[in-house]
Amino acid sequence: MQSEGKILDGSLQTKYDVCVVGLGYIGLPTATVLANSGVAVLGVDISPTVVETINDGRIHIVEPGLEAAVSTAVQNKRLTASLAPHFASCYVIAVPTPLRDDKTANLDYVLAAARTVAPLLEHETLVILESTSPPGTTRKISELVRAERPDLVDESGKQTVLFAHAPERVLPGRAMREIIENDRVIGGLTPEASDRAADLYRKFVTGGILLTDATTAELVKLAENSFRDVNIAFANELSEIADEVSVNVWDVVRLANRHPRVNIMQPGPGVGGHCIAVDPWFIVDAAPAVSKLIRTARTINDGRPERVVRDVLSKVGRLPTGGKVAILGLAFKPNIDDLRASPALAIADTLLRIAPGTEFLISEPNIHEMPAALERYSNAIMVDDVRVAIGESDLVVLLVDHSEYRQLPNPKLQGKTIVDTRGVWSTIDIREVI
Ligand code: SAJ
Repeated sequence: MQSEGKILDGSLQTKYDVCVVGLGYIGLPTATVLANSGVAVLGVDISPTVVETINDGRIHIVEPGLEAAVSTAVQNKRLTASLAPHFASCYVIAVPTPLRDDKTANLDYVLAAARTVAPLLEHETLVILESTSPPGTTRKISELVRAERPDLVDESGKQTVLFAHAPERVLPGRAMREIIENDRVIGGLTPEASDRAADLYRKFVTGGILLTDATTAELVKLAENSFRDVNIAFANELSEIADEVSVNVWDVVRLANRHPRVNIMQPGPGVGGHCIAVDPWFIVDAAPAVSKLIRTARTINDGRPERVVRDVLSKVGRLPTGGKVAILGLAFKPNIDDLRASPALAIADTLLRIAPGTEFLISEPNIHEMPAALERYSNAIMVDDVRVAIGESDLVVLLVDHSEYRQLPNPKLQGKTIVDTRGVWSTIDIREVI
């Protein structure tokens, strides 16, 4: 397993090439592709179940292709999971940076990870931050390490540990391909740190590797997700404008997108997940006076679930007595089982609470048991077969455009009332003359 034996504290210790701290949606794929490129990797997580599962060659999250890759890496003894970090030439920090209630970044996990590895650092050890973080976080980590390890400096007092930010950019559901093929932006606190980090990513990245400084890399990552958020907000605002002037927004988007330089995104019930709905706030926090558009976009997207709830409730009010409602989809986006910050889940939660006298039939093709967030309601059941859920309901609320739903005929044809937040059943009212 070890890349080299090393005498430390008088005993022969293992030293890994890379120690990845945090084995979630980003850390585990990163640890695995590194291991499968021939690097000796120790993966660290605070959860004993996660550690045990991985050492068994299995995974605790849903990501196509990941389990097979983990199993290979573990079998080849290139990847080991552990509750504690160990000596390594490089540390990759891939822990969450959640949003606090006051819309600022919670850096507790990142700083705790840095603190845990600090005692293991040596001269020339490379510390890479992958977690999406506010500008200045990589420098903050270096300052923490300088305080914890004042010994790691050269004769001129310059810190000898190297620090770089290499923000993750993979799309959940396509992580195993994108982690290899996407271009990587790497920002070192020094050019030497950038170069060392580039050498590591070159082992598995086939896309471009673009070197810059740490703060630029931090802002680049936030800019990418804010760009997407602002563009989705534009589509969502357009959908509200279309409602006001009584036209079909899906036709408007389709037609406008036939312009060679227009590419409007898809309106929907809100922006979910742990990235796009969070990261723009890090920009707003860093430069509040000038982040007007980014802040407004967040507000527009955050207001979407409430609008959908209002629309559904107005239709529930018109249902026959004992009328049932089908809810299609709970995940935060199509074809995944991830419920984190899902607008669909939030909408379902509010509807179940506000309409206790209405019976809800919930379909979610990727989840078969009632999610914990909805367990307390007695007016809802999970229904595995979406056709049954639709057949037994009077009102059908589509919240996620899972591929399964795209195969279904429009329930309107069976006389159902619909709320289609994703345009899956939007009839195309466009004539193209050939
Ligand atoms: N959404 C819309 N309309 C659209 C596209 C998306 O309403 O046209 C909604 C989705 O339904 C979902 C939310 O936006 O609720 C976010 O989904 P997503 O697919 O846009 O993005 P994520 O959060 O899965 O992944 C993003 C990606 N960032 C960009 O595409 C710029 C990914 O590359 C990042 O690595 C990831 O965030 C991250 O970890 O930061």
